[in-house]
Amino acid sequence: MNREEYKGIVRPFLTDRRFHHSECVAEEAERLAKHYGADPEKAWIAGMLHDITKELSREEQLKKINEFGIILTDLEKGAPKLWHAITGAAYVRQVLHIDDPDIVDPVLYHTTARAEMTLPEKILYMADYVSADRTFDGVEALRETAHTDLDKAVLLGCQYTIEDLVSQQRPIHPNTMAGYNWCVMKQQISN
Ligand code: DGI
Ligand code: FE
Ligand code: FE
Repeated sequence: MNREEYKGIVRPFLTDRRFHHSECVAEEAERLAKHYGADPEKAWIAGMLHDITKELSREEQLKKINEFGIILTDLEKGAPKLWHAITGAAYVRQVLHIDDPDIVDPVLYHTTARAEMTLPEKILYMADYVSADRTFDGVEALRETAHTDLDKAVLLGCQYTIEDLVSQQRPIHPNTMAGYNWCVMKQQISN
């Protein structure tokens, strides 16, 4: 499939704003992949697809979860924001028949991160954090860090996500915790 075909698949799922976000993430992922020696085409594809199911309603998400044979943990049941990464990865694999772990796994872990992240997973996680459409305080510094020290940027991403979740007393997914701990321990070893 070429890029226009991927865009054509994603476009009907998303509002203009979210589609624009996906284009920005795809472009940022491609840039990071070129910089860090990952496959730029796969990084772009993962970026374009990563939020494909993000705007499905709660009911449509639950229907997909059923159809795809996904079993949610209790924590996941209570955190609907996490569903789109899980249903998105299942859609990529089961409907688009893309089995490449360099595309499926970054989509699956783009919201939570996890321990032992691969280079393509780190790239999509950071591309989603610092894509051109993001405007939060400090985004420019984090974008810079993503291009100079990817591991440090992923750690900061995990840290900000957890701080934000704690401040709202929302549950922290085990993969989010594991991603943070893994980044911290790697940093300790390298210092
Ligand atoms: O889909 P995007 O908006 O582009 O970004 P995303 O896929 O990173 O989703 C961000 C949302 O996911 C944000 O509202 C926080 C939420 N989130 C991330 N990790 C966790 C989480 N929510 C819970 N409850 N637990 C987590 O560990
Ligand atoms: Fe997302
Ligand atoms: Fe996103």
